[in-house]
Amino acid sequence: MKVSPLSEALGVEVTDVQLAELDGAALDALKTQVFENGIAVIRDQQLSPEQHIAFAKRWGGIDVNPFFPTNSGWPEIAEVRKAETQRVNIGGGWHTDHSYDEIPAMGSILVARELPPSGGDTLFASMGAAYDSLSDGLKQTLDTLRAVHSADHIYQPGGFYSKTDQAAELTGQELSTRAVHPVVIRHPVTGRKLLYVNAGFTLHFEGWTREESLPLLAYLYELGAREEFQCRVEWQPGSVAIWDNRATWHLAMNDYHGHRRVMHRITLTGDPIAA
Ligand SMILES: O=C(O)CCC(=O)C(=O)O
Ligand SMILES: [Fe+2]
Repeated sequence: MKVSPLSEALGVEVTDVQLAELDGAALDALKTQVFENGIAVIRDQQLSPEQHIAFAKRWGGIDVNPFFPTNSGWPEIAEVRKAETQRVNIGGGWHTDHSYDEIPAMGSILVARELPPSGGDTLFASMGAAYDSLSDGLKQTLDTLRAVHSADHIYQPGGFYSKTDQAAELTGQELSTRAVHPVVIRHPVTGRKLLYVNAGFTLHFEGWTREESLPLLAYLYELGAREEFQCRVEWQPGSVAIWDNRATWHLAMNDYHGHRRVMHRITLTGDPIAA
């Protein structure tokens, strides 16, 4: 297994390994890479859907996302796709998957199935680096706060996707989600402090109105999206990305109109998160 950094802030590229054949020690080493670096892209894989599912189960449970279509024929696999004719993609703004759940998903394993001829990269941002960059004063303030998260404004009727050409594909519009989490969490494995608010799903600080919360949230969203905290995954046929939702944000670039892109995602169940 060969490992090299994707950027200064986070991410590693892993080569010379087949995920379908990893022994226990190699899997532990890969988990450590993901927990310490936030995201790993593993190149040149031949992972069938069955092998994708079997590999995901070695990380813990599978968290079936109620909103994404599962047209691949495997209920554990969500299809993240954009057709030649569609204009809106899935995950096109900075977000953390499942922060609206009481126990948010630990991460995801995303397999490239059909890629556009160019573009369609995924950006990741380090919430450990973003937190570290704050002043002691703001760190102390954020350490005491909790925030309310929901996906209702994204997936419910009248929400973000309902007004887009992804509406017909998504499911679960009747569901309501809400969770309250500390604004700064500790990574359950590395112990690193992480900023845990995101533009996709965080509504407001607990006990604050949305109007009061927005200026500070907007500051944190701008901070977290600074290039110095990012890395970029350029997908190739056979690429698989594994990311840690507690430690990162991500954003799927929507720069390939007229071309089809299909990814297979398995979401991994998490542990309770805490300050
Ligand atoms: O399509 C991608 O690159 C990522 C989309 C996304 O946000 C996700 O799968 O969670
Ligand atoms: Fe996502």
